[in-house]
Amino acid sequence: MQPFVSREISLIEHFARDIVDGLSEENNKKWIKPRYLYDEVGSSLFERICEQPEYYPFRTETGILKRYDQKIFKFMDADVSVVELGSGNSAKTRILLSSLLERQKHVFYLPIDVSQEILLKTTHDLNREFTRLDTFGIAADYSEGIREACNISAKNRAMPERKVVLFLGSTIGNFEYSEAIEFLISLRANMQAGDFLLLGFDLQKDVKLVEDAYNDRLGFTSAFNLNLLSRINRELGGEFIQTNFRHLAFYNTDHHRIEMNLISKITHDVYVNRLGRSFSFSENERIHTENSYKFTLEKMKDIVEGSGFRIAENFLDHGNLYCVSLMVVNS
Ligand code: AVJ
Repeated sequence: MQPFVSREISLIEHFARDIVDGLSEENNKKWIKPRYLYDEVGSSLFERICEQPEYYPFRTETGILKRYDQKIFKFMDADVSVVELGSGNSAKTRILLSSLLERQKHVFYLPIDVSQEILLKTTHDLNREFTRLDTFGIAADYSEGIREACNISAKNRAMPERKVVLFLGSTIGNFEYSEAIEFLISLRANMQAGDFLLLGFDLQKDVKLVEDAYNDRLGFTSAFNLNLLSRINRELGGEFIQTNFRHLAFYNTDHHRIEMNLISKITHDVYVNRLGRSFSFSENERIHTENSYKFTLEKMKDIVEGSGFRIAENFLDHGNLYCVSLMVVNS
């Protein structure tokens, strides 16, 4: 079995189209999809963010997984394959994989991520690190990736029929509520009765604590956000000057979400060579780059139950900062 597959055809065309769409808007309506934050540079900056003391989600989720890994797998009475959406460097997943390898002779792991570079490296590292683990990386967006994962498991008779899908890191917080439901419904369509979903999400809490997490003192979040402009320069021949923009992240209490923006410090035009056009920015105009929703347990219950899942158990840290929910597919 080839340990890697890429379904990310003509990503550059998508990127070009999305940049034109998003940056042609006027009056503070400019936007760029958060998935574009994660190129090779962005993904490694995100890893640095996770090491910052202000960024509680990463270490809190890691703590929850370390504490409850056994308890999570106790719910599963047959061997499972592991599919992960947005796996990044799979740092937290190693905890789960080690724990699963204590229960199963062999584990198949299918990480799906939009960042090819990180995925290639992770696939390679994991296959060397663990002997009874088969990692098969899928470079694709989630819907394409999950279909591919199903194909692979249908073709490989050694793979257990049951799967556990991991969607960790509060990535679900990037979606609007309606998109989250749509997403979970389409995920559900690729799952069978007896399959599990392990979903990590961030909880509503003291505003200062949340805002600090997106404004770390050393500026890694700012660099992560500003890298979007450098990515446009690298991939589309843009002429953005990073220092003409600044990072702004704040908590929107009405919508229970962090909003990340890039603010133009001055009124100026920026030419993008491969698009053959320029974009205008006025002083203090924003480009909206990410939403990160914070949930209550009740809100998430509504979302998942509206999508054909049932919560088996919620696992929280002592401070109630973060939740990892184990869900089962409703039959
Ligand atoms: C990976 C989307 C969960 O929203 O906390 C971290 C991304 N952005 N700092 C988050 C992020 C700024 C992160 N997610």
